[in-house]
Amino acid sequence: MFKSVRMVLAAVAAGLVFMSAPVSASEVILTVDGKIASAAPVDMSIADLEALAPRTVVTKTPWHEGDTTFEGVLFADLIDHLGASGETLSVAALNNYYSEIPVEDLRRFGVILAYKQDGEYMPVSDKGPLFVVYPFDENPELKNEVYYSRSAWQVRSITVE
Ligand SMILES: Nc1nc2c(c(=O)[nH]1)N[C@H]1C(S)=C(S)[C@@H](COP(=O)(O)O)O[C@H]1N2
Ligand SMILES: [Mo]
Repeated sequence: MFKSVRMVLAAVAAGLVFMSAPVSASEVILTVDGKIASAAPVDMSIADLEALAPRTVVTKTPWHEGDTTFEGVLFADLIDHLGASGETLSVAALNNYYSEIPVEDLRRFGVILAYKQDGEYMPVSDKGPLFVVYPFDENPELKNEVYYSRSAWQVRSITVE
């Protein structure tokens, strides 16, 4: 079946990559509803998010050691893409955590909805699949409990209000 050791190793590597993948690219991980262009809730996958321009934020956070590189979509681009017209995002996480984010924050601070941390998709066990990341190191005023509490991880759904 396998013609060489190299082929066996490639097959094993492919299997490991598959097993460690937190979500498949097409799995629905985010649902957005409320004041958006669509009357029905919009279900999104990692692939849908990656179709938007990527944005990287490198920052320290209260929850990570040293500088961490987060990659995701600019949150303002995402809500523009969905034709959002509200003033507040009500963000709900898989662990039933819930936070309210003023839409004004998104553009003002360049908040991202991150799907990767240090180049890897984030497993649910490590704040994935989606994490609201404020660029804390760009703005010292962000380093307080107000913005920490808006930094929801394990994000599952967003209602635009
Ligand atoms: N999904 C999720 N995100 C969350 C939280 C949570 O419990 N679940 N707590 C929030 C609050 S209120 C703050 S201050 C920080 C708390 O992080 P800590 O519990 O690691 O201190 O993360 C925020 N994001
Ligand atoms: Mo908090």
